[in-house]
Formats: sequence, C-alpha cells, structure tokens
Amino acid sequence: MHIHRYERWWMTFGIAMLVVFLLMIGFAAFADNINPPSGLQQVDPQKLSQTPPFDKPGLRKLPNGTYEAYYVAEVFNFIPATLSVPVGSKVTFYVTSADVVHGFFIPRTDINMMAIPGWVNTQSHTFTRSGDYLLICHEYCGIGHQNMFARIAVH
Ligand SMILES: [Cu+2]
Repeated sequence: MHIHRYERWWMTFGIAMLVVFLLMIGFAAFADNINPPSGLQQVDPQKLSQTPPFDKPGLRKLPNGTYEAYYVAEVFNFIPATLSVPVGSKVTFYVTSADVVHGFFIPRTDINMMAIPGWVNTQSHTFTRSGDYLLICHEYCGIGHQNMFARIAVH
C-alpha cells in the first residue's frame, strides 16, 4: 500500500501529539497530583431524608470558624435554596443528588462539580468578595433544568 509522504507526516504528527497529550495528563495526575474532586463518599439516594447530614441540608459552622454546606440537588431545586455567610468565609460544599445527575456551579468561584446520585462531591472556596452569588445547575437534567438555581449571599 502506498501512503503519500505528506500523509505519513501528518499521521506521525497526529500520533506524536496524542502521545504528548497522554504524557501531560499522566504527569498532571501522578507527578502534580491533580485529581478530579473527591467523589469517594457514597450515600443511598433513596434514603437521603433519613441519612445525616443530608436529612437536614444546610450550613454548619465549625469550631475553627470555617463552614460546611450540605446540599441536595433534585429536579429542579437545590436544598437549601438560600445560604448566607460572612465575607472571608471558607465554605466546604458537600453535594449529592436525590434523583438524576445535576450540575453544581457557582460562577465567579472555582466551585464546579457534578451532583451524582449515590455519591458525595466536595469542594472548598473562600468567599473574599461580598455579593450575591448564583448557584446553578449546568448539567441538563430535564424539562425544568433552566430554572434550577439557588442563591448564596456573602455579606
Ligand atoms: Cu439541570
């Protein structure tokens, strides 16, 4: 089979780039220790209403002054719908879903997770700027997806 010289160059280039990108991902994962956020804790989505802390979702203040926020995502709400914390607060978010896969995204922060039934995802953020933050679902979850949001007041 004859392969044109330019075709061979492009194939070599394409395969070489694939190898380079795989090495970069491997380097980031193992040498730089960059991993997807948690997702190691499991919970029964059928029994969230009886499983602490998701039986009473909301904000907890820890003795060290930081906060933990427990969220349940369900079609088409976040529970709690509103939250308020003082400026400068470090908040660790714990999120799970009661039904289907939802998104958990707070623009202007680095909080960007999936809410997956059966799993608890975790990310932390320190709110250094005051304002009203929107928490939105950014994974299409059904007919009311565009109305799925909550608010976080930082003052
Ligand atoms: Cu959604």
